[in-house]
Amino acid sequence: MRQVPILTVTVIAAVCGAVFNGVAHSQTAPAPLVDRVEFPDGYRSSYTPLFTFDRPDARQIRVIYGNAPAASAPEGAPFPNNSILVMETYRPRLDAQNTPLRDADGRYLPDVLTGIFVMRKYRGYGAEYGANRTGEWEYAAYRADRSYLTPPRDSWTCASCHLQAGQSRDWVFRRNMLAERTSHTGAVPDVVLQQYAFLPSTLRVKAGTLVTWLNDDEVDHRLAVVSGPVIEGPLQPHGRNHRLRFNTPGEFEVACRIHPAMRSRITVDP
Ligand SMILES: [Cu+2]
Repeated sequence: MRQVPILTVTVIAAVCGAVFNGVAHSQTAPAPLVDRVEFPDGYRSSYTPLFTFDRPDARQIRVIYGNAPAASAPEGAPFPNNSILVMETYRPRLDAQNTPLRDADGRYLPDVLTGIFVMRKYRGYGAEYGANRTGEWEYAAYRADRSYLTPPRDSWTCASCHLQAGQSRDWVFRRNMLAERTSHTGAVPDVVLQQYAFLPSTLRVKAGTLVTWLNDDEVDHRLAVVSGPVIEGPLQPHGRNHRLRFNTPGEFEVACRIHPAMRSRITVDP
């Protein structure tokens, strides 16, 4: 797990998800008026870091922590009572073109902590969201100085976004939380495997680049450099990653050992 340094905070409008972006600010919906979520004191030392992933669309790094009950939830099972999930959002360092800079692992570099989004599940919570209710979760977002980014009265925006995760996932976007048990790295993929194809099928990188493949198919693929090594074992579906660093300049064909028609080319420049 990459360590994220403690950084200063700036006041910017951080948003939790796509839905909030599209909602007019004047629009309101029912929400709790009292903060029963509470700022998660000491979460960095006492919670379990669950996952870090980069979001190119929002130009954010997101770091997820869970308290002991949340971290103990088996994959796919509902979260236990008094689960607390914390999502830190960081603005990444940007280059002159406003493109996120990347470290040697291809990951964004945290610059500024922009928000601390908290969701807490407790018996009886959530009813005040009305039609936006997501089980027994309530939400709030804070800045590092504990002031509100999203106060309880506005936290229906969080609930309405988490509605998309659905009851079967206990209203939590959990695909990105598979990291500890699987090979989902949270890196932005360079190549996506979809419908038994490499997308894109040609890629040009500089020597030393760590290339990330993400399997968005329904089945296993098995990646191999033709006349070269198999890239780890089977690459399982539904968002798992494999990564390989290309240090030697040249032309490489990457294929699937299970589906011979799946072929791609990677050009490595010096
Ligand atoms: Cu395949």
